[in-house]
Amino acid sequence: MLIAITGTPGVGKTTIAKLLAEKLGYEYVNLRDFALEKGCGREVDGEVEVEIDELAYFVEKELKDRNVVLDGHLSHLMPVDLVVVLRAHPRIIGERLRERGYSKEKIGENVEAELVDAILIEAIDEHENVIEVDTTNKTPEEIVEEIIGLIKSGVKRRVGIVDWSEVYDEIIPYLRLGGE
Ligand code: DAT
Repeated sequence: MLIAITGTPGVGKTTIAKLLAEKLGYEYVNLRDFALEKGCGREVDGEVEVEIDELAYFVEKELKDRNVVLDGHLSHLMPVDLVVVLRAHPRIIGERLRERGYSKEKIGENVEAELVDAILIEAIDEHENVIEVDTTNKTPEEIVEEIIGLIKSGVKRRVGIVDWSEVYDEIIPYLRLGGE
């Protein structure tokens, strides 16, 4: 089975994907590295620009029939069997990206993306098998146990479990509100 772990930058994809792969005995593949290896990603200003269709072709050809956990914020756009969308309180995204040294602009962009379910919406647009997991206040072990529990009990779709509009007031400092 090919499982995508996606979500807003900083949500915990790499941490969770590596642990999930270890617990399931699957291979771990980082989509960004895979794209560069296959020549369908180009480094532009420190970021990798990816040819989505070309990358999907290589994923289909090389990973589809293997047991792989695919880590990346574009992994839900690939031909996978199951998409796991990790979610976290947008304040956590803001704090983690600040620690990573992201610009205020980039932090705002990602906090807003988490707030409005941007990746979840893209994922359900592309796939039927989408599982959303709220990572807020959970350890990586707890999150991985939750994912494995859902897979083992045959759950293929679980979406609509968080609503960050309820915490909007707490994240205003991170947002790129107009008028500047
Ligand atoms: P991503 O790959 O989505 O950008 P990451 O796995 O690099 O995210 O995690 C970002 C940071 O957050 C990193 O320092 C590890 C930490 N982290 C991830 N999941 C966590 C969790 N459930 N609890 C506490 N810290 C976590």
